[in-house]
Amino acid sequence: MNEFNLIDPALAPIAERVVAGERLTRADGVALYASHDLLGIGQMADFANRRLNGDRVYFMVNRHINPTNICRNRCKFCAFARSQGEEGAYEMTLDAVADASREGAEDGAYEIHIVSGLHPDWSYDFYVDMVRRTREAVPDHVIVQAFTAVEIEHMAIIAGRSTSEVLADLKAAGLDALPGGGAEIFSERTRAAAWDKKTKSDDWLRIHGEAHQLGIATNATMLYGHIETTEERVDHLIRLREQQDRTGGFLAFIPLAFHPANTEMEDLPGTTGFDDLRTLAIARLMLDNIAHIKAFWIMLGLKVAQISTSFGVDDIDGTVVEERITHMAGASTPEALSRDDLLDMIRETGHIPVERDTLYRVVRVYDAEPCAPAWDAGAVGAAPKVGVAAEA
Ligand code: V47
Repeated sequence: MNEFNLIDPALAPIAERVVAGERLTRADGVALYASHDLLGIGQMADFANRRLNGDRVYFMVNRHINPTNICRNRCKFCAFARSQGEEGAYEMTLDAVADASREGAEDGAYEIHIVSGLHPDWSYDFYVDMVRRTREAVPDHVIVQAFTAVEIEHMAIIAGRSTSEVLADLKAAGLDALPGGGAEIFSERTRAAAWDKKTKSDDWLRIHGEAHQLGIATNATMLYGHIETTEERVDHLIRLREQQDRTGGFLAFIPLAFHPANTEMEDLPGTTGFDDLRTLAIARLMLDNIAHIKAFWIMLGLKVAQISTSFGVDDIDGTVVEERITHMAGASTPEALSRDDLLDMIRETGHIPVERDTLYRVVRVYDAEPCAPAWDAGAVGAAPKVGVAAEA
């Protein structure tokens, strides 16, 4: 029948499609979420992942910078945002952002990752200068990955320009990639309930498509474990898959586990280990055209992130160094890990640790390499349809 030890017979037809390399349907995604056979789902996701990435698990040395938490949106799920003058509000100068970037590069970072609140007083030129100053502060090989689609839309509004023009200006100033934040869940119902001022789903997807057309690689996220249904999660994955079919520039998908503390939704319980692992695995199975599934250890915890490498995950993100968004919402993880910490985590699982940059260009393969991956993410636009190209 198939090579998996399935407890839930409802998974058998899905398993056959996974082995055949066929695209899973919305009904398959819903059925996966309805199943309690976590190990069965995990085995299928591990199979799908090994077909794409072999025995490799990627990590990177990176530096996150959150230049301000002052934000005019104040979404209900966010513990990070403050209003001007409120206790705990902060804003960095361009000098401070450039210094942090320089320090990150001196510590070996291959990525400077910048995400902020929507500051009501920052000008368009300030944002463009932030990219320029960051670019100037780091060597050429360091990738500047900055601003979610929500920030890009905000800049377009304050500049009276189109989002595509904003992306072109930022690219000219030195922007290489966009992070995947701000997507939340592509459901109007949840948006109206918890982030009504934020970028609409169609616009988030359009902005990422525009970035891809300009040769700016991007990531994609999904904030899960709050008021969304599992059907809404599956719809989110399918909309990302459709966008990837159109423009092909998503490098990685990162499910973000909701942290309720200090938010307006703090009566919610947060996610469980079961939900985290099945969500990562189902993402691997549904997103046949996005090469990498990333476990962001900051939000998942180190233990779940490590185990997830047997559940379809091929990337455990990076050293990070400074993280405020999740820690202000109650994360108990450290803010930083060393390269050796990440290497130890990966080695213990029997995978090959591969240090990468944002674009999945290999910096260094550690240890032996018994199994070559079917595909390495290349330039945006050149990304093959990985679900089709893969071989067992
Ligand atoms: O956009 C906000 C989310 C995102 C909470 O692209 C929360 O490589 C959980 O996007 N609980 C920012 N999540 C982080 C992000 C990210 C992280 C790591 C890697 C990449 C990448 C992107 O964090 C926000 C929002 O969706 N968020 N509040 C919260 N209470």
